[in-house]
Amino acid sequence: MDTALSGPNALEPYWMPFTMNRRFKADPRMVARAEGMFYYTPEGRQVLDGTAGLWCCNAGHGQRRIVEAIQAQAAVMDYATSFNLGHPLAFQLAGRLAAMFTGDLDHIFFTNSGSESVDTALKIALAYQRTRGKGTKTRLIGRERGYHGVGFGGISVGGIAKNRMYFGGLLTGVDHLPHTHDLARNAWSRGVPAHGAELADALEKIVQLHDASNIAAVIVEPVAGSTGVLIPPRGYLERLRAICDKYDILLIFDEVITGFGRLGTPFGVDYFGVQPDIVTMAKGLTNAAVPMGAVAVSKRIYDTCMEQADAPIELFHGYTYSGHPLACAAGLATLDTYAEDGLFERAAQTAPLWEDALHALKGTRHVIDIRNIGLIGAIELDSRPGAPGERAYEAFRACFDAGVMVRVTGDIIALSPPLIIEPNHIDQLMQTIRDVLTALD
Ligand code: PXG
Repeated sequence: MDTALSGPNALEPYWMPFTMNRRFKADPRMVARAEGMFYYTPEGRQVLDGTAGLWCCNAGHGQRRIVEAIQAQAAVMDYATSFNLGHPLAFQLAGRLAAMFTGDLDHIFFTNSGSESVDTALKIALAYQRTRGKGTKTRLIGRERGYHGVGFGGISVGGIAKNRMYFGGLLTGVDHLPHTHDLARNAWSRGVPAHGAELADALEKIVQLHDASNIAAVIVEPVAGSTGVLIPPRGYLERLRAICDKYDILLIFDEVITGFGRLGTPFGVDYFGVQPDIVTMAKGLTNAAVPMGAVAVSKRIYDTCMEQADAPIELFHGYTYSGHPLACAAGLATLDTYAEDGLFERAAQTAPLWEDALHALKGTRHVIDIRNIGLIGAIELDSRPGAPGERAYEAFRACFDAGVMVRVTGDIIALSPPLIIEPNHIDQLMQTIRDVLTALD
């Protein structure tokens, strides 16, 4: 591979995101094609996708309906602004999405990524509080080990030190709930862990400190994905909802990962039966074929902004590419694919087999915990003394070389396969991980 600064295959000009650039460019890994459950390297080697890209290609790669919808739309209308102008696909997609939600989450704002969805949701929360005459309600509450993308809003409410420490003062007026990861009490849990609902009561303490009249919203991932699959303890989300209700605080679910069948239900909202006021989405919305995010808001929020806004434009917010025609075409075709192929139901049917296969890795070298929910799994490894993350990174490298793509975060292997995964793929994935860990120091 050409690592010089120039030439068509030079690696240097590209500053890669969330990557050890120097390490990668010294020893690159490439993929050039994807179909179904597999990536293919430029040399044609098959790599099983254990991560649905990055938690996003839920229907598998290269789905014909989605490919053809994008191709057709590109030829019909490449782009139209959504500012004071409409095109039919954006309204159709908003309607289809709204219809997927239970309760009154029935208005949709379009963005281009999860990060933008999060910043949009936080801004809607603030605008709503102000519009209804509660302008002092400005504080935003996130959670330790939360990941809400990389915008300044998202890293402020997020709870990952490295995503925050290099970037100055961040948003003011932010507090964090404690995370819910508790290996001492919950290790080896299958599905929702038993212990820790009381951790939601930390919200009561924050209310006591600042007073509810100053708090706008709480944002959490129903299942924290990025920091290693932290599954909410039984009763935790219900308790958070109850405390938010008690103090008139909005509850935002960041469903960028949990949306679109990952848990075997349309959304985490459905899996947990807890109704938030705002939901953020991205990733599986278009099967990642075209970047797109969205925010669902309750009728109460939307109606308040429409009826009481003190300016002709009710929300001063939007993106050049909000409701991009190609993304809308991809989104509609993706929702068709999920429905016609029954992929959410299929995920729910595969989940017990997935759980058993994952937990059968108990006893494998270095493994200190295994946890699962829907088609998500995590294998937590004992960290190498003085070198946190190194063991998992080496496992990731070795798995790739052995034909399997996994995702690692810290010393946790996180798995989130396309919902079309079949038993033989699950076997290949688990066997490869077992072999790799057994051979690893
Ligand atoms: N919220 C959540 C819950 C996410 O998981 C984002 C927001 C941001 O989405 P965008 O589209 O702006 O990247 C995410 C993204 C990982 C990993 O290793 C996960 C994400 C991003 C990068 C790495 O698990 N999720």
